[in-house]
Amino acid sequence: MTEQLTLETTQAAAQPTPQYDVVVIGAGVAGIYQIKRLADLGFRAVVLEAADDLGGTWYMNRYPGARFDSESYTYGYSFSKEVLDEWHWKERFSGQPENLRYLDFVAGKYGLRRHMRFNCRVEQLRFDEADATWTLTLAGGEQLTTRFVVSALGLLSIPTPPKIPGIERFGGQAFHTFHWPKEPVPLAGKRVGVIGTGATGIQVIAEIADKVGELKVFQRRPNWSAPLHNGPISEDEMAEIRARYDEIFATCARTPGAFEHEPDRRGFYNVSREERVRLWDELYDRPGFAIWLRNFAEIFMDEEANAEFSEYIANRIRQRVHDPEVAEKLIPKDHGFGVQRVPMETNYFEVYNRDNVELVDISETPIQEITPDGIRTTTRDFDLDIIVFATGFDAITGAYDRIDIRGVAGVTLRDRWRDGPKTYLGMLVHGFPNLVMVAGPQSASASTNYPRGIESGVDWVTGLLEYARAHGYARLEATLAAEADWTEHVKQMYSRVLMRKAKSWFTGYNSNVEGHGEGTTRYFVYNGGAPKYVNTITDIASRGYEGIEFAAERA
Ligand code: NA7
Repeated sequence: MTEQLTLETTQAAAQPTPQYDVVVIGAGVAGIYQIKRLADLGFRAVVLEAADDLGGTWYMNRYPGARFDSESYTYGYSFSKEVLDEWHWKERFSGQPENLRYLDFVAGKYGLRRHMRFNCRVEQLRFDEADATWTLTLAGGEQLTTRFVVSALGLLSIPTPPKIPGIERFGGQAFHTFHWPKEPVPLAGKRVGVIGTGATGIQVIAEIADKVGELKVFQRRPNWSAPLHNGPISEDEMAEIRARYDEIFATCARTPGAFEHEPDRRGFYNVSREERVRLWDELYDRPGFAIWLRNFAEIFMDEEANAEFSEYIANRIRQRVHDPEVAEKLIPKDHGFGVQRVPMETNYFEVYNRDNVELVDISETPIQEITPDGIRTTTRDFDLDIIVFATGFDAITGAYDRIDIRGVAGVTLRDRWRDGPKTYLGMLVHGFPNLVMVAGPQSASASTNYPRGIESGVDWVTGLLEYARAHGYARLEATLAAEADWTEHVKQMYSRVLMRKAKSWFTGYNSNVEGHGEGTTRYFVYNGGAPKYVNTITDIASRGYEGIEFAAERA
């Protein structure tokens, strides 16, 4: 104790005290919970948020049809009994306006806004080795100093509109789904084009098809998709869910995806074809990701098993789409079911039976340019009033790349990660001391039910910061060896799953981002499942944070 006090006194005399113990970047689902934990523990902490309000993903994505694919009651925070008791999820898969109200409710309940600053875009982070302090520079030039930085930047917070010639000349309204305007966009009678058929495109297309005049869907590659089966949650059902919360979260904690869905482990080849089809018929009618995550585990790893199930889903699509040629275009041919993120849909395939909807296959007739009047493909001009880009995100590392992050010796994170991220536990990076990521690349948060993952991440990070405080440590850094081991482990996990071959944001594919095209696989997410991940990080913490070097004094 005496020794620690002496050390702290010496440090105080020698080094300027940073303004904050912790700066959290991002006021989304992760940042909100992180600041709650830090404020409760008396850290001098602030959240900096680039947008003009909290909510992250649920603040930005206001497009029609934006909703959870996770059961609402498994998506909400589990940390507060009061919140669990008081909040009534109105729908099984809640929509964006309600989700934003929920986050606002949580922040309001615990007075978290007073720890948040909005309209604060962080442009640079610079580590000062002499003080073991980060200096942050905001757009506008303001600078802040802090001992630790916790990044809660979001996995999908950098939208990527396509690079199409003429895009700026379009005479109508054009926006990425992430920037769908706050004010209502009149759709009645309008000619609307949607580019992109991922999880977002599928939601927006299904929602607006009967509200617009004409809808043209520009599809490059189709996606496997299955019914969401959304529905209201009555007062009685909500009471039953509240009574089950402990059980629900316990189930989430032991399943790979951190959902209530557990894989079928009978063995694909141990049961007859009839039994397999019986399971699939049942899963197709079940809500949410059941069709993906309650399926035989072999679907994810075995080409043959995957192909048989994919054909089952293909037949479902054929049954739902009247025009056989259109149906075939909606069936993916280059990848099997579930090797990319599975979009969940509500009457999506039926949209193509409507007279006002046309599927434009831009793999056959690519878009050449955007004209003042609409979209020109190699064979036709489509006159449009509105163009919606549902073209995805510079996922996982995009938000890090947008900040000039300079660690030890001025090395930039962007350079360090040029060929893909390297991390320790998805939370720390060698050469970037005192920077901790709550849902970073190679963590389990990205590949599991997000709030379940971030609660584990935030709790672990908070424990680490408490540990440093308790021991008087001013500096912590992952070792190069620990980082190399973890990154190799993450890579190994990819080798087990078919997902490694897919052109999806799970492997860093995005044709709109330079260097992220075909054949540039990045090991972005942890594929070992939530329980294995949580066990690993808990174990490491219990062993005094193995793989992390701590220092009390200047280096
Ligand atoms: P995704 O899943 O990355 O989907 C993007 C879609 O946009 C996909 O169909 C792409 O086709 C298409 N796309 C992207 N760029 C272009 C260009 N330049 N031209 C034509 N089509 C293009 O993003 P989402 O927003 O749907 O989903 C992201 C996550 O949000 C989702 O997983 C959920 O977790 C929530 P491609 O397949 O690349 O041929």
